[in-house]
Parts: sequence; C-alpha cells; structure tokens
Amino acid sequence: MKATSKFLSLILRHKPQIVGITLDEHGWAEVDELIRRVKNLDRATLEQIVATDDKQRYSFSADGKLIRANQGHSVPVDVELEEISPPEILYHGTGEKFSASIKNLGLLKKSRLYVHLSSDIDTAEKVGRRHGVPKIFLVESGKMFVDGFKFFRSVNGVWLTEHVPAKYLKESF
Ligand code: HQG
Repeated sequence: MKATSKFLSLILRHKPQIVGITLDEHGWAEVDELIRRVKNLDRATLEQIVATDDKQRYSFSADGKLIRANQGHSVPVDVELEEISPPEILYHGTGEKFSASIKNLGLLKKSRLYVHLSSDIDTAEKVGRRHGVPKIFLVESGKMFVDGFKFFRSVNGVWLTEHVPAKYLKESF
C-alpha cells in the first residue's frame, strides 16, 4: 500500500507521462484511466489510499470520477489553493547541508511549484529528516504577509508560498 501510494505521488505530482496519462489544468486524472494504466491498481485500493494516507495527500472529485494530489506538484497545475493570511510564524524543515545556501538565498521552491511550510515544529522536523541531519528555520510569515507576499494552504494543511527571502528567516536549532 505504501509503495502504491508513493507511486501514485510520482504520477499525480511529477510524471503522469510514465504511465501514459495526462492531468488536466487542475491536476485531476481520470480514475478509470489510471486503473487501466497502472498494474494491480483497482478502485478499492485507490479508495483505501485516499482515505488512509498519513498526510491526506490525495482527493477524489465530488463525483468520484477524478483523483488528484492535494499539493506537492512539480508539473504546473492549478489545484485551486486557498489564499489566506498565515499565522505569525511558520516552520520549514530542511537538511543541515542546505543551511548556508538558504541563509544566503532564502527558501527557493526548487523543483516544486511552491516552498513548503509547516504550522508546527514536529512536522517540519520530519520533513527535514528526509534530507539527512535536520535543520529547522522559523519563517516570519506574518511579516511577509504584511509586506505583500501571498500564502496558500492546501486542503491537507500544508502552507505554501513562492519564495521566502532570507531576511524573514530565523534559525531554530
Ligand atoms: C531546499 C514532503 C539550498 C529545501 C514533505 C528542501 C513536504 C534549498 C529542498 C514536501 C534552498 C527541496 C516538500 C536554497 C530550499 N539552497 N537548498 N536556497 N531553498 N532548499 O522535497 O520542503 O511526503 O522539494 O529546504 O512533507 O523538503 O512528498 O521540498 O530541503 O511537505 O507528501 O531544497 O514533500 O511531502 O526538497 O518537501 P523538496 P521539501 P510528501
């Protein structure tokens, strides 16, 4: 199940072409087509993944005919993110090895459409561990918002923004 969920993430966020499907402008894939194209995938498995995924990464359309990733894309799709005012502070977990570059250039979105931020330190630390020894930055999101930066929150609670200049970053540990 975990492997299937990872594979789904690859298809629905980054490389739909590897199974010969396309996403529409809002990031939706047709469920029937996806099932036809991916070996050993059926509707019941998809429903279980959508319902139980630990980060609620995927959603079905209201009629159940389409599926998409809620965030995390590198392919340019508009998943109709909610633009809202952020809390005063958000967190970004990264690898210690990126720290010097981040302090210099700020947070860049790299291959994704947005920089990913978390509302709590624990989540940021988990994200950071994916990159080796973790490093947490505090992001002065309240100040950024006042200065005109846009913030979005995906339906699964991840905070997104296009760029965090270094002056809005504070080191945590
Ligand atoms: C780093 C996972 C050097 C950035 C997670 C990050 C998240 C810089 C890496 C979601 C930099 C990109 C996204 C700079 C940023 N110099 N490095 N100036 N600016 N970076 O994987 O945020 O499990 O694209 O700090 O939980 O780690 O996939 O982004 O370390 O929510 O659902 O460049 O992916 O969710 O790495 O993770 P990523 P991320 P899923």
